[in-house]
Amino acid sequence: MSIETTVDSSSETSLHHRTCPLCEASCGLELTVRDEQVVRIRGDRQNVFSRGFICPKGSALQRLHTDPDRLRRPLVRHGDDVGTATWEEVSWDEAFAVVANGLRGVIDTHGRDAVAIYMGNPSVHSLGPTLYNAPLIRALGSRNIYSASTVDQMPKHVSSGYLFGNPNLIPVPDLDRTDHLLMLGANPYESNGSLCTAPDFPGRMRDIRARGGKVVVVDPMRTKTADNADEWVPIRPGTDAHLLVAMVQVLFAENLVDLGGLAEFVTGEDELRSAVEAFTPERVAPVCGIDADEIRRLAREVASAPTAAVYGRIGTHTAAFGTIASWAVDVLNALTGNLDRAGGAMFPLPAHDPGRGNGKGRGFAVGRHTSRVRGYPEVRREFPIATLADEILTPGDGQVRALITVAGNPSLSAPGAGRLDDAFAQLDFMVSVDPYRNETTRHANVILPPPSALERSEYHLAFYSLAVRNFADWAPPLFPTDGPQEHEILGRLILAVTGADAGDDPTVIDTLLLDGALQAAIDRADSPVAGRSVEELREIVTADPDRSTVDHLVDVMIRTGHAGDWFGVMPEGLSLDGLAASPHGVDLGPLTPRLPAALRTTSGTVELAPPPVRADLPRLYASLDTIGAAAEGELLLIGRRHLRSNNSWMHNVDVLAKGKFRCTLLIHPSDAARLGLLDGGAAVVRSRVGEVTAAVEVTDSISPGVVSLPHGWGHDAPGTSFSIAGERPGVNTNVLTDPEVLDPLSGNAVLNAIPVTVIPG
Ligand SMILES: Nc1nc2c(c(=O)[nH]1)N[C@H]1C(S)=C(S)[C@@H](COP(=O)(O)OP(=O)(O)OC[C@H]3O[C@@H](n4cnc5c(=O)[nH]c(N)nc54)[C@H](O)[C@@H]3O)O[C@H]1N2
Ligand SMILES: Nc1nc2c(c(=O)[nH]1)N[C@H]1C(S)=C(S)[C@@H](COP(=O)(O)OP(=O)(O)OC[C@H]3O[C@@H](n4cnc5c(=O)[nH]c(N)nc54)[C@H](O)[C@@H]3O)O[C@H]1N2
Ligand code: SF4
Ligand SMILES: [Mo]
Repeated sequence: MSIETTVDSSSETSLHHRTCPLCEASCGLELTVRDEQVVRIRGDRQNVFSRGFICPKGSALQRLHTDPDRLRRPLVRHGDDVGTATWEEVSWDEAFAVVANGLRGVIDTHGRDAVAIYMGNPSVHSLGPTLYNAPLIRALGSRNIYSASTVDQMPKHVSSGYLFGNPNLIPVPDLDRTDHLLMLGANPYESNGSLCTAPDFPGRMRDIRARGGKVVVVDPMRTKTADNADEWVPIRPGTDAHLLVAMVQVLFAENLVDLGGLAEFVTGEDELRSAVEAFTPERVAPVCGIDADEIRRLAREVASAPTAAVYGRIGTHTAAFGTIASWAVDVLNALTGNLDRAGGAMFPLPAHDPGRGNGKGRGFAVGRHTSRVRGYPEVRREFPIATLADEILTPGDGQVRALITVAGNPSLSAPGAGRLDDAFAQLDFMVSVDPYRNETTRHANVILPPPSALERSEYHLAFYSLAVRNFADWAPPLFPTDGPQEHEILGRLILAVTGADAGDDPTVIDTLLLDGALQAAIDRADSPVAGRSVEELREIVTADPDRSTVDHLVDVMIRTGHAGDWFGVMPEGLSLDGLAASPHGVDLGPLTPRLPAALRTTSGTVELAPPPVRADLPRLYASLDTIGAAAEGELLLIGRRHLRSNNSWMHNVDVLAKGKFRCTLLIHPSDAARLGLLDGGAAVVRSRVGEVTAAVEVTDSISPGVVSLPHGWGHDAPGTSFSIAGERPGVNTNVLTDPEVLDPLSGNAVLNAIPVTVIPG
């Protein structure tokens, strides 16, 4: 344990170190504890990755822990109307009995597809759901799998799947070594970075400029990130794919393609050249709102910089051409020789990754089955969250009648949220694993609260695979919890959906998972522990009685990872004990080239021109005419984030919520004047699917013709229990986003470039 204890005159004070789980940046925190209270949280200056960086959310971790509105015990709802229902605190056993009964009832009568599951963003920020959601999905055996991935990064998984054969092999910009960063649709000064784990992203951006490099930001809004870049390139929302494909065209047209060391294992260059031929800068310029010469210059600069990284995020992904844009980002990196080289876009190799493979695999495909109502193909076994309301509201065989949510708030986060929220009210049964009774979970029959982030162990599993340095850090729970750990809650849900008795011992699930992981390690080709027994290895990883199964599973991954100790066979290697003895994290060095070994395409190459992406290019081309012809005076709605909030769920923390009201409609002075809107006044914003009345904020930081509302607001729904968030609820922008418009290749929602009309309210 990473505890240093000092005794002062009054009471005992101890220092603890752990990774902040709240966003992808994964900062190291230093917590001072006195009398079992956290009295201070600051950035851990000795942390080898974050070097003391922290944002206001990290220091508010304690406020989340002590928030009186945070649930500590399960709740059961009495009454059908969410506005008048009463909630009863019950024991865990009682709660699980209700859950088993409710889920079994639906499964027995209507079959497994009648139960849907939705997994939200924090499920990848906590070990319990990160490790137990997959077995829960397997046990449930339903096709109705949904997650926040389809309002977020699914286009990146799909483009990586096609390009590299592995949807989880995602290149990140090598921020610490690049000479040129071209960033689209990302605002790390507020978000702290995404699909790019980089504590102090702003500082790393400053360093690029300090060492003579250049940062260019493409965004319809002059964000804080754009303000701190060398250049801001305003773009019409929804047209990143057009811009990026035209840049690819320029590289070919001007003979700037230079694959460098990649040349030996890249295919599809000729097909790519002809597929993008028609996307000339002149053709896309009027649609993107960027001059043709400027587009050429952007492409030439990426090609001529000593090293360069192109990086796109939410604004680029949550768009109608999200997969094409995501693909084009990495095509640009590849064609300029920047993929998989220092200073370019590289593939991390976290401690828990075996880093094996011979560069070939089964490739990537979608559409093994399709959604019942709209026929959307499954992508990574998921359907688009945009279609969950259809599946609940459309009668027939396979209709969704029950729902499990884990760490999600789709009533605020999913497109067409108004209809989806109505649909939740019609379910026969719903159970939510969540620490709050919020806009979504108020519809649940049972809410099962997980422990707080200070009551669980921490290894930021999902995000070390996206980090700009190879890094590892683990910490045990800081405080004990009264209730079960989240993986134990999910274990009980697994028992419930498999039909086991509510009283059955959920540790059987733990044993199954751990033994399965150990057996896989023994069976691996060239395994250093071939021939050893599961029992023997299990004894090694379970030796510390204070560790739980999620720790054991992480331990197995690390021990059998590329730098692991193989249960002692390689005594210098890594294990959880080693991480526990390194409270400031373990630095495994800068990113190193991983191609071609990491590829999993059938050809064993980077497949630059995958047929599904090529087949979508005519749709992109056709949109040049439709976008160009868009109604005069039409406004396009985009989203934004703020440093002091986190999607929908941190508006109840007083220290974060205070200050200037942030759920405002940003509008350019010229549009405001034309429409008769006043700063501080109200505006009615209307889209094809919904309407909200929002507070107006006039600013020239947003492009004319564009308006912006943040998501995650609208905390005035009846039946929630937010005492602070409810004071200034804001409005739910996803009432306006259209669930019928998707990126067809990934099923991802379109959350930006929403056509709206705005009138004074
Ligand atoms: N218009 C628009 N909509 C968007 C976006 C946008 O840019 N614009 N962004 C999208 C993106 S990128 C995302 S990721 C989604 C997020 O969408 P969701 O994941 O659906 O929503 P969150 O607001 O992150 O809600 C997280 C929930 O998890 C709970 N929670 C917090 N910690 C834990 C925990 O440890 N365990 C459990 N079980 N629950 C926990 C919280 O109480 C909350 O209910 O929103 C999307 N929606
Ligand atoms: N403080 C805070 N941090 C967060 C979160 C949070 O809610 N609050 N959420 C976390 C999550 S779940 C995620 S996924 C990440 C997201 O991290 P980022 O991707 O950095 O997300 P945003 O800050 O929303 O930045 C998106 C930018 O895209 C711009 N944009 C909108 N439409 C377009 C377009 O069509 N083209 C281009 N080029 N730009 C466009 C917007 O103006 C905005 O500046 O942040 C994570 N970190
Ligand atoms: S930047 Fe993210 S990880 Fe770092 S302290 Fe803030 S919320 Fe936590
Ligand atoms: Mo996200």
